[in-house]
Amino acid sequence: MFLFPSFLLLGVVTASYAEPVTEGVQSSCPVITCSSPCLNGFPGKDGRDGAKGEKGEPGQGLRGLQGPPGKVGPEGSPGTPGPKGAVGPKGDRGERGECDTRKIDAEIAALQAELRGIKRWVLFSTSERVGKKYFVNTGRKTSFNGVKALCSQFQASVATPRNAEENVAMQKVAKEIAYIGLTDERTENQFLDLKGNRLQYTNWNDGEPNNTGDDEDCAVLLLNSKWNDVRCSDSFLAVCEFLD
Ligand SMILES: [Ca+2]
Ligand SMILES: [Ca+2]
Repeated sequence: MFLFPSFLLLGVVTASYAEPVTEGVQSSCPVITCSSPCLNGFPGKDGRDGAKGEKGEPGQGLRGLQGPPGKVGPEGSPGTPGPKGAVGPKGDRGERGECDTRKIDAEIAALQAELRGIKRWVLFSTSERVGKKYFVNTGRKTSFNGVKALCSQFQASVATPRNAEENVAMQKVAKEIAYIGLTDERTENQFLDLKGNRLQYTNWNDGEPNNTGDDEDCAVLLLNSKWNDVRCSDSFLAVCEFLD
């Protein structure tokens, strides 16, 4: 059944090659006049690559899944410093270290010991001591308010004898009329000490306190060691007392 087409093709080829070659036209079978068909030559060499074609349209298929993240890139250079921030709230007060506390306590103790030594030396050389109380003559004469202020400057009180021994000691220091820390300014003829306490010991002179001129609300130690009420505005010696 397939012999006919083959035979027909062979006849066509034979007829084409049966014509003489007379016009110098190049042919794949020059000068061959035989009636036998030509054999095909070997394939030529591959030609050069053609010009790159234009990018094709995106495919119509489904898009693939996203691949895993790539490797971390190298660290970048530091950026420029940002603007200065606002001042924050004040922090809690810190606790003092144990070492600092001990050092400060030791320094305080040393200063206190030194101060006691100086105080004793001053009192010993200028005062009379009775028990734990020292009487000191300031050498100043002033009003009763002036005496209170003067003694307060030295963390002392106005001299106030609480018994006969202290009264004698104060007299030894004063050697002249001196104020005592008593007053009846609040209630006439009711003398109290400067803390408002009633007196357990008194040594009034005869006829005293007499509140002369209705204006004697303070008291002094006389040269005879007795007491007299006087006007608070009068000037008398200031004697102070310290407690050890
Ligand atoms: Ca009085
Ligand atoms: Ca008097």
